[in-house]
Amino acid sequence: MKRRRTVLLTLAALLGATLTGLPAGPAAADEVEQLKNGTFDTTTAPWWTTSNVTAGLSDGQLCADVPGGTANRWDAAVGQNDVTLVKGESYRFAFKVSGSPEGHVVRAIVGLQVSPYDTYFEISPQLTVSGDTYAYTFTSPVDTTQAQVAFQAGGSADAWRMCMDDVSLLGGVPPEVYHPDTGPRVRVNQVGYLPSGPKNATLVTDATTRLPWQLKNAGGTTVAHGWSVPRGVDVSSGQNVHSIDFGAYRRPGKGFTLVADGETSRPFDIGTGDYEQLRLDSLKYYYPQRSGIAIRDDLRPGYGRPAGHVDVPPNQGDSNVACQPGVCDYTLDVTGGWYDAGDHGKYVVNGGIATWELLSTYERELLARTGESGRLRDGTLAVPESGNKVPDVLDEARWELEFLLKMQVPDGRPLAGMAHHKVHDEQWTGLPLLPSDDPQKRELHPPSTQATLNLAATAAQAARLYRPYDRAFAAKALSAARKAWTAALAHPAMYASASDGTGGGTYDDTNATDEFYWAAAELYLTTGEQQFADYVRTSPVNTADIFGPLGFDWGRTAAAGRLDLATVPSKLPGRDKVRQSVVKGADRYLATLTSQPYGMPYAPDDNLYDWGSSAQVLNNAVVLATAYDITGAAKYRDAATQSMDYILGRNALNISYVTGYGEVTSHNQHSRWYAHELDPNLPNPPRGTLAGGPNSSIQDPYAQSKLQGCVGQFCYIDDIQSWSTNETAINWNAALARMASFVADQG
Ligand code: 9MR
Repeated sequence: MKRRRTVLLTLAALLGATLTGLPAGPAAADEVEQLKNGTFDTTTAPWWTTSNVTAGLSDGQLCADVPGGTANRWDAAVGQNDVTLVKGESYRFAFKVSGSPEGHVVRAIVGLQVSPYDTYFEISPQLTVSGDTYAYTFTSPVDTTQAQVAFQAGGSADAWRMCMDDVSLLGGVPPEVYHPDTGPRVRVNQVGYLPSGPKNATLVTDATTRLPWQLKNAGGTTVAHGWSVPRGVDVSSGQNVHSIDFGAYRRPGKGFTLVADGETSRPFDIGTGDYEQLRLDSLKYYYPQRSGIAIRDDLRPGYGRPAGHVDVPPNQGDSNVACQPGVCDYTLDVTGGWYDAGDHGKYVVNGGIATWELLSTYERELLARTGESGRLRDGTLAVPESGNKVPDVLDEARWELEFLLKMQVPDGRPLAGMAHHKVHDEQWTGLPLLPSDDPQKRELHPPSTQATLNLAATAAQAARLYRPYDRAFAAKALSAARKAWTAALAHPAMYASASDGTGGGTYDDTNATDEFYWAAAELYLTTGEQQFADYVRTSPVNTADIFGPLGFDWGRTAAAGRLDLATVPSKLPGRDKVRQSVVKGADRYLATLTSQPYGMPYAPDDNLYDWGSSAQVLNNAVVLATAYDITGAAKYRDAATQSMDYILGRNALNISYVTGYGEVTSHNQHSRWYAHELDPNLPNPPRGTLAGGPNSSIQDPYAQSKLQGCVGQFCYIDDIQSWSTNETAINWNAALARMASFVADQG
């Protein structure tokens, strides 16, 4: 079909530039078509097909007969190679496509035609028989002459026919200006406020003087009113805002709204029930992250799937995994554990902090004044082990602990006692991809000091917590922890390489002093032995100022040791000082929260939101919560509780970062198997899944194409392609579980 495309688009681009008030892009005048023969007027050349697809001309379109019975999208495809892309240039990718019978999915990509087959843009529409026109703008993250445009149509059980026309990749277009839909300007915790807890909201407005507000119940009756407090321009969002405090109202109920400046907030509850549920859902997240076991649909309706990375083809399996070439000459059974995130990798460092935070969620219930361990008892999480008389959270954490133990180098091998840093695919895989469909070779990566100390710390912590339920496992864990500790002392600076990032994340870190401190702390708390007390007390980390703006995380683990030394009973000399240091850290986060018009304990330097900022906000809140557990002072409890407001909707985007909790929530997190956005037959992430959240560095091309120049809180997009702002991860959900559990306990 012939078109007048170029002229029309240039006009649209110029109009767009004027309407948005932005300068026209430098290349606006010369938009250039990058594809050859996207109109199929007389031939299908130079388009190729995989050998199982037959394509030909039909009514001026390319029509392809796609076989049934292939596994992956890319197993049956039509494409064009040798396309040139220029780094930083924006492209408009447009096509018309139909599919018969109705409802098949095609994955349209622009990516690299050679290994490692990076994808720069992808979209997977579900096709109609009559066909639709699709158009997207993205920005190329690379310079290449080896890009490919492909329509991947495999993965269907039955055969079908796909027809396409007017395929275009137009270079030199202005980058798309993305305007998130942020809904009403009154920003609240869309889930709920505790009846006796703080109740705060943020109003986005041009007004510079105070405005009246009304709290309305579900029937629309005003039940409280007051005045907003102008806060000026908020650095984290760039917005002029007011704050609203309606904490004096304490009556429980559902469906409240807050009205101010002519806007009505999204509805919310006043009550405790939502947090009881969130405590469980955030923990139930882990079972369908498990590797090496089939996920039962009766336990997680809609989430059942075959076991991943057991040795069933096309999986190459995790039961006999060799190292990367030259790294070791043995194989290990490293089945089990949790998949780290949206990828199929398993990493000891991130597994370590995630396991610690789940175990600490449980341990707090045993120790804190508002804790109640029965809340996490056997039978609470609907896991396969429910009914075994062991608290379900311990069953879940054990699934990962057993994997961490398997990552330890066996006796008699070089570096015995050290832990391999990670196991993952040799090459990155595309999306969607069920764990059981991953065809890649798995590889063990070299041991690292940090992985070894993550193992030492969590296995030592496990030894004290599992002892009442399984003495043999507790003893096994403690002996592995001791062995790891000794090995780490002998190899104190074996760091994972920052360039070992093909097929999986690097989790590189060149400072192990915090991991040494954390492991020594856990070993001391479990054994009471002098050697570990001495290590803790002479470590500079014991008195260092560790409660910085970005808080603690997989690479900054000193706080894990410090918080446990402050709360788990011991005879550590100087323990009071350790406790005071946590309270001092909490004072800093309290000051941050008070200064933030959106009320979160997070204000990164230069307003640079970090990768996984949602979890960093929550971990800073954990320090506040721990200060409450230490002192009993209400200001820390209230600040910790208030931190949840930001996560659940009181933010610049008016979104709850927890799937299923709030009116508008993240639900397209980057995941190879919760890939509903790419394949309607797959589910969204389960309720209670936390999104990584705003990340100023926007490392993924999709975020780069939408969010260039974003301010702090705006550096987020709920799209499956945005792996740097919208992934799910085991360490992040652990922070959510820890805080949800704390808040539930305050009811
Ligand atoms: O959470 C990690 C973040 O702190 C790092 O900056 C980033 C880049 O190394 O990696 C993040 O972790 C990802 C890991 O490397 C691979 N699995 C998914 C993790 C979450 O995005």
